[in-house]
Amino acid sequence: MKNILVTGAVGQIGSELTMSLRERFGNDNVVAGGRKTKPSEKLLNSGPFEIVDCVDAQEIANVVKKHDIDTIYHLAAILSAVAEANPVLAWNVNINGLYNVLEVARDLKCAVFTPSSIGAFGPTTPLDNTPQDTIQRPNTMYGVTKVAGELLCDYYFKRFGVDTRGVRYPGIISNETLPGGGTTDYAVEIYYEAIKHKKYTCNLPAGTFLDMMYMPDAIKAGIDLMEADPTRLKHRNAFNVTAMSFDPEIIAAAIRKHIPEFTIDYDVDPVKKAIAETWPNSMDDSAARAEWGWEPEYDLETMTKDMIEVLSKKL
Ligand code: VAH
Repeated sequence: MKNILVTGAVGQIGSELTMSLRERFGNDNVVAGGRKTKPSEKLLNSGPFEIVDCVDAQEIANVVKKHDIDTIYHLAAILSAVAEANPVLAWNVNINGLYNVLEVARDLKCAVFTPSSIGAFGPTTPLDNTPQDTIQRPNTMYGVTKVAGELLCDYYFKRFGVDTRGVRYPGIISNETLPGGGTTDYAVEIYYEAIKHKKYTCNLPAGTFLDMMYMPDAIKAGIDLMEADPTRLKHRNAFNVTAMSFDPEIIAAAIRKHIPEFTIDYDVDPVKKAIAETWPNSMDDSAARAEWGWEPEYDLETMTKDMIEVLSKKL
């Protein structure tokens, strides 16, 4: 029987991942770990919740022992734009937090899922059809923590036998919890603004192509990887996974098929623009497809249809 801890369970991915894991493995078998942000009623009422600050190793160990955890989905992190504004905080949370999780996992025999990101690539990486194994010299603190995190997770697998696995997530689009301070956040905000105001001022310039994925596929990727046959895995930290690539003009055109009067204009954020320019336009995810059967279900059209249907009711 699996006993799972999700750190960052109140965040954009963690909040929906926790609910999916509870559906699959049982409510009482999935502990939601959060720090300060108030969890939703849905999260609180559907299973155990614990205050877990990943920079406090003892707090993690206490929760792992209390609930006899055997698998940790470690989602707690500072995202790219916030990390550029607070690089020291980002290093502390993204690296010291990860180190604490890995040490607890080594000591108490837990498997660990840690997401990396397209942010783990940099300006010298081939940006089109970015290979699984290629140059990784990001020039953002977020990217530095993601590359270091990948290497640390692989080290804990090879040196200590900790079952560490991860994916390089693209921008994730969801209709439950808003993202917190990422460069790709525009691709979520645009749907909310399209429905509320039929217009959106985008902070990334037209022509900025980035890999993206709908939340149901992001959750499927994490769980499928953790459930995959380990003997098939040639890679571990971390797999390129993607579902689509678009720029602001393309997603605006997809929205216009549902809201014809929707318009987009631009007020570019120079920090986010500089970050996005160093990230892939599109990744090659053939290794994930070959080693554990990765296959996204949603493309831009089907995601847009679902986002507008769900948000129209919600808003
Ligand atoms: C960010 N949404 O923008 C996150 C993600 C691929 C980007 O890591 O920082």
